[in-house]
Amino acid sequence: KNGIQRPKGYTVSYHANPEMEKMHFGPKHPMKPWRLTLTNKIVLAYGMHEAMDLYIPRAATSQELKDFHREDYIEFLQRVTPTDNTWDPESGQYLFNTGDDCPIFDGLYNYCSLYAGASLDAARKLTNLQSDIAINWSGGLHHAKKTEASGFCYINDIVLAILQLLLHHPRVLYIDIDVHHGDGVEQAFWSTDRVMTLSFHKYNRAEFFPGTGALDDTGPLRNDSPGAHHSLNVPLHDGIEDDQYIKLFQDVVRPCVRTYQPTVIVLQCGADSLGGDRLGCFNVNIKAHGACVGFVKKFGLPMLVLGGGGYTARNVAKAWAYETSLCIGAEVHPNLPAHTPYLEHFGNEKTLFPKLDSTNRYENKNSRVYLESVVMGIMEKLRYLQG
Ligand code: VJV
Ligand code: CA
Ligand code: ZN
Repeated sequence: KNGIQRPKGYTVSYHANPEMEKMHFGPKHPMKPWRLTLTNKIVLAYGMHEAMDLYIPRAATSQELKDFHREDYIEFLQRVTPTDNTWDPESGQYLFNTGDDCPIFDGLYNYCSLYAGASLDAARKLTNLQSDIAINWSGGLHHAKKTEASGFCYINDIVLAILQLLLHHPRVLYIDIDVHHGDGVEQAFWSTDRVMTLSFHKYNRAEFFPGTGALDDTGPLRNDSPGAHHSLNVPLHDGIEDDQYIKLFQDVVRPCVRTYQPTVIVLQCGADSLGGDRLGCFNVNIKAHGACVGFVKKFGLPMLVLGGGGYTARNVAKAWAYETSLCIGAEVHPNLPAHTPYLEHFGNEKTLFPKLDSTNRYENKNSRVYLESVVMGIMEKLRYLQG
């Protein structure tokens, strides 16, 4: 009925299991799986589903989760309930780093295996060539470690998806535009040259989670390890603006692709890098966030598109719906369709591209000279990879 057509010459798949959207981390916890419902409502209201292959993926099996995570940790997630006493008197901590950031809630294991299952499903659609761009907005949970939860993340669906891609691809480029450092993915692939990880994030070792991801952070590696120079970090300060962010992203990603020559790209689209986010501190608008997705798409490589953080739900939903439209190459009207359900949640903002109001702006602490020095630092690392 409206003009959203299937893209010509390539296939986009959308992987979403509505069962996980009902989960609750607990009152006042910033992570709201319900933002995915809001995203899907906008995607459907525009008619974008007509242009994609839609899948309701099955949950990942415990065996699949153990391809990265340690058995005892998975078994803990499988059996633990909110009423268990998970306090370990010996270490004086909750088991496997659960607690305030990573609470034990009802349906936790179901939630984890569903978002991981969706990322695995998306990766498999890429490897069996049924899809060229595969989208899972419920994934992108980049902090989870082999043996513990971290920063709202329990299972690292990104690592699992990349392991799947590595069965068919020689080189995977992972790009992470969540406002937080993609430490779990970086760590998992520290020792290999078959994955290059590149994270853009707010960096402040003492004050901003997780405190890693400085420009010269190379992990525990020796310079002669195969993985050396394959974890790249773009540390940023508060308040970065649209034009700066877009230029920086392009100036960094372009030489990474040229030098590393990946055969597939995984893009984590954490929406907490948007201005006005409850946890974020940048001034990036939805169009600029989307411009990163559009830029990566132009390389024409198979692409796995994932969600991540994002704590002001109405903005998250608009950004990911807009980025879905970019993936299918559809022009969408800048106003939400009148029949969009939950329109009341968008307040007076019926536009897909709300203006960041001045009360939500952070003072920009990123000078031109600073950003140039970051690009130089990245270029220096890339020189090690040439011949
Ligand atoms: O900064 C931290 C760690 C603390 C200890 C735990 N307290 C609760 C907070 C400070 C040092 N954690 C960060 C984790 C951010 C995770 C981001 C995840 C992603 O976007 O990168 C990928 C999905 C943090 N920042 C803010 C909070 N935690 C926070 C947690 C809460 C909360 C308010 C803020 C947990 C429960 C409740 N309120 C009720
Ligand atoms: Ca990041
Ligand atoms: Zn984040």
